[in-house]
Amino acid sequence: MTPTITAFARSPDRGQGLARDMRVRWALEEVGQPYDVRLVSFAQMKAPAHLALHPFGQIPTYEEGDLVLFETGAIVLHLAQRHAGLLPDDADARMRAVAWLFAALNTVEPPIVERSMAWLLERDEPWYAQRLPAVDDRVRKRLGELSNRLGDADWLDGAFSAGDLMMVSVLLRSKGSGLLDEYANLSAYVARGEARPAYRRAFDAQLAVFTASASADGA
Ligand code: GTB
Repeated sequence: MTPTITAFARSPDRGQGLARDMRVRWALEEVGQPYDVRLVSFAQMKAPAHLALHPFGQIPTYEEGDLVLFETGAIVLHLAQRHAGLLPDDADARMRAVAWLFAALNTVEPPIVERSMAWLLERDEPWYAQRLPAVDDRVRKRLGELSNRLGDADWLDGAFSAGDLMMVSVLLRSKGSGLLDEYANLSAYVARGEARPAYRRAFDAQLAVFTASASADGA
């Protein structure tokens, strides 16, 4: 059965792969699972039909027969458990990869999102410049710790896994701030993720949505 995911009809990031459908698309491409995409407007995301799929009125959602999922962590974990390629066979290694997936979402993503929300919502406030260094330092703390753990390895724990897919996806959001550049091994780690053919296919697919909507606007 071909699953269907939802994505922004007009992504605020202009198709630069920062909206969270990107990590689900990437996982689907890694495991070779074809998928359909239903594009939704902001108004549709808050309407009853979408709220029945996603209690918080967000994207992405994932529908596969009777199964409806929200939360990218759950969707990526589901795909990794259902298909080969994103989790090791060894039970302990498998759980370590799952731990990295949670670490990406629960430990590394929050300060990165706080930094990007501060820029998005508060940059015109008179106190923004005063607050920013503390926000940046919270990002640096996590990036520094992650950088120490990664060292000169290619991936976080052996072969590329769902944990790396999520960690790279999360780190990508800190690229624009310039903070990622302070950690050469993390920048190289993210670049390795972005160079994967599955990532490229997913990126091109979500960019095509933006390009199509932009040309429709111009028509
Ligand atoms: N924890 C949830 C998950 O991982 O699935 C978070 C889902 C989420 O935040 N979805 C966002 C959304 O639907 C889209 S991705 N927001 C609408 C709403 O909450 O009303 C977040 C996002 C949006 C835009 C950019 N950007 O422009 O750079 C980056 C990330």
